[in-house]
Amino acid sequence: MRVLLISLISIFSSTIFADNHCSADISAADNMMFDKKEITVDSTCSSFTVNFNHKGKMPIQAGGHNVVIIESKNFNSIVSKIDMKLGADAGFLPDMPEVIAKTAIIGGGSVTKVSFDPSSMSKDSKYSFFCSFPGHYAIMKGNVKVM
Ligand SMILES: [Cu+2]
Repeated sequence: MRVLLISLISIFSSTIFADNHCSADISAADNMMFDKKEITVDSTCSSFTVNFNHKGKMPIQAGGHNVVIIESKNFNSIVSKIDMKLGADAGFLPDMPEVIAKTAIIGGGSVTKVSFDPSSMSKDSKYSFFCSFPGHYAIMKGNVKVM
């Protein structure tokens, strides 16, 4: 009975471990700072999820935030497409293949997430995450490490 219980516990914890490997939690607040400078994406996951929490109080139109994942070399061309007219749900960005993943822009007190297939990401390339609210990308950004 005791052995069975231990094996059940180890199966349960390995499931949790696998889930942790295929997701990352990021938060930001009204100070326009992400709580992390780097996240790690396991490219062997069939699906990777970014959970984003806006812990501030600012409404979407004044101080919304999101998380966009891109290859770093495309940063300038992607941020040049940011346009308020495209709407918060689209992250103020048009649909373009260079965007690997993006969440909606959310206001303070909200959470959102995005899941994507990380299999095309390579350990040999550099990736970044940033917030695509107009103007925020200058400081709201970090590295995405691929393993
Ligand atoms: Cu932001």
